[in-house]
This record gives sequence, C-alpha cells and structure tokens, in this order.
Amino acid sequence: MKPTLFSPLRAGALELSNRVVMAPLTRNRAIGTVPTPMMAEYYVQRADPVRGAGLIISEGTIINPQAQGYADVPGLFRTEQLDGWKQVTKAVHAVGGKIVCQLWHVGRVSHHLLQPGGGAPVAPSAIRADTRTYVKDSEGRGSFVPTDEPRALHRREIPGIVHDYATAARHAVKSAGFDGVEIHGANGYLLEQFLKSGANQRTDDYGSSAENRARLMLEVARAVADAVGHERVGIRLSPAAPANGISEPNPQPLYDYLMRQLAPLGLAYVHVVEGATGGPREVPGCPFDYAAMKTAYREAGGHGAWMVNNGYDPQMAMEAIASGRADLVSFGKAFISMPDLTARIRQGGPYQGVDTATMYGGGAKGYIDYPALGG
Ligand code: 8OZ
Repeated sequence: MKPTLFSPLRAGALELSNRVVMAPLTRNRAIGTVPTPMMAEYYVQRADPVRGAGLIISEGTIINPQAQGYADVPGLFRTEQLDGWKQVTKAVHAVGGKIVCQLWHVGRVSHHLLQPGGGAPVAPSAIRADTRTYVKDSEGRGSFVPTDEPRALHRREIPGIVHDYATAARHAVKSAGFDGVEIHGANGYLLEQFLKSGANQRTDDYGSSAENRARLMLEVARAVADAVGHERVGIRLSPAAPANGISEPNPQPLYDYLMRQLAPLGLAYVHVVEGATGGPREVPGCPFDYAAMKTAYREAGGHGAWMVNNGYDPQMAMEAIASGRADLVSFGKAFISMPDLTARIRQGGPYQGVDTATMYGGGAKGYIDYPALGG
C-alpha cells in the first residue's frame, strides 16, 4: 500500500507517527538564550502524534556563544539553557511527541553586539554578508541592523568548532532529552558559508575545491554522528537558496559530491529546502535538479528519510509522499498558525494564515494563542 502523509515512518532511531514535520522556526522568545516555560507550551501545542507534527524540529539553537546572530535565540552550552530545553522535551514527550534540536552556528550573519566580548563575527573569509540581523540595545529595544564584516577563522580554530557541534549534540540528547539533532547546513549560515564559493575565499584545505569547501560540513556531520549515534542525526540543506547573501554559481556538482560523502554516514534523514527558503520554489538564474541530488545520495548507499520543504500546500505534500518522491514534508509558517495542522489536512481544512508581525520576538501573542480546531 502506498504511504500517505498520515502513515507512520521510522527514520533512523526516530519512530514517527505521521509524515507531517514541523520545520525549524526562529521565534526569538528565548530571553537571554534560555528556553522558557512559554516555549514548552508552544511546542507541546504542536506535538500531538495524531493531530500535530510527526516530528518537531526545534528552532535553530546556538552551539556556542560565537554562533549567535540574533537576539533571544536559545542555546545549548549553559546549564540554564539545557534545563530550559529539558522542560520542553519533557512536555513534548508527555503527550507522545517527538522533537529534535537544530544545531546552529550563524558564522558571519551576526553583529558585534551579539558576539562574546563585542568581537567580530567569525566566517571562512572576511567578506560581509549582504543581509541584516536583529539586535537589542541595553534597554531591551530591538532593531534590525546590517551584519558586521566578519574575521576569517584561523585554521587552528576550526577543530574547536567541530568539537562544539559534537558537545552541543551530546548536550541536546543526553542532558536536554531531545530525540535527536538536525545539523543546520542551510540558509547562508556558517556551514554553508564554507560550502558555497561566494563566502569562501580560503586557500587552505577548507577552501577552493568542492572537496575542501564541503570539508567542515562533513567533519561536523561525522563528529555529531559519533557523539549521539548516526541514527539520531538529520541535516538541513538549501542548495539553490540565496539566503543571507550567500551565492554559489555551480551548486549541482557541489551537492552531488556532498550527498555522496554524506551517504555512508547513515543519517536518519536529509531535509532539503527546495528553492528560496520561505520564498519561490524556483530561483531565477539558479536551476537545480533535486531528484538528481536524491539519486546521488541513494546511489552512494544513503538510506536516510528524504524530507522536503518550502511552499508545500497539502495537495503537493500528499502527492510528494504518494509518489515516493519524499518520505516526509516539513511545514514552517503553517505550523505557527495551525498547531493541529495534521488534523486539518486530514479533514481538508479549515486553514488559517500566519500573522507576520508576531513571528519574531514578543510574547504570547502570535505564539501560543493560535487555537486548535474545537479548542
Ligand atoms: C528567520 C529569521 C532568523 C533566522 C534560517 C534560522 O533561515 C533561520 C532564521 C530564519 O534558517
């Protein structure tokens, strides 16, 4: 029998009760990087294994202090952060939900006000990202500001970053109680800055060739898999997305190489943003063959579940699963405004749009006050 969005799936060690995934969503409500009880309420509202997500992917969670690029995003390197997350995972598990933690390092997408000691953000090369970030002043007033010019990481600093990813992964699973982790390898952040040539002008063994540019992402994937078990690790990629000022003239062979190297690691899933993240599914001037990317992974022995994202409506999602093109579909904004999205898809609606004014920062409004059907 063909699977549907409502069929269970085993992805590595993750036993999922349906194929509707809550995508990682930055919400900037972790005051001072510590997860709050309100965050536990938000996630638990979306965690019901029948009416909600088969899998929740947490918002991006910073692996160390230098990894921060926005105010009030959560972290994984202080006891208070892990204790806060433990309350979240406990609440999700109590209703039968599954949740993995997204491991995040923004690299150059940051500002000195967010960096330890007010230093420059770190990146493969000293090239400013043409984008903005969100900071708070000493009175707590938030504003959008251009990102700072980063400093290029010294070759000798790179092993420490790999180590911090592995430590954060261990903290997420062993201390904070997550079911697994997702490596954020997308959207113009650190790992993609190394991978894509527009942000990487290094001349050492982390720059120039595709093999060298993919090295950091692959080292991180191996270290994280060693830390928590490959069957609890997923990775998110956005091959064609121009997010946060990133660029790559020739992504197809680059991702072909990356997929062939990721395949033997035995990851639980690969999460692919098709097109421009949160925007059009076709990127002008950047055609990309996602089926070929999947084929490269499968040909090299990759067995992970294939998760697709970006601009899926329920009909497209059902077709993606029924055709076997994907095993899982993730939804972002739809899960903000519809905590019981899976139940709504099952009964054909009604659907509710998101209030964009309350997506980033603020309090309960636009966060935990979207009602479920009949409730
Ligand atoms: C929106 C605002 C801030 C961060 C991403 C983590 O694009 C993000 C993000 C999205 O992956």
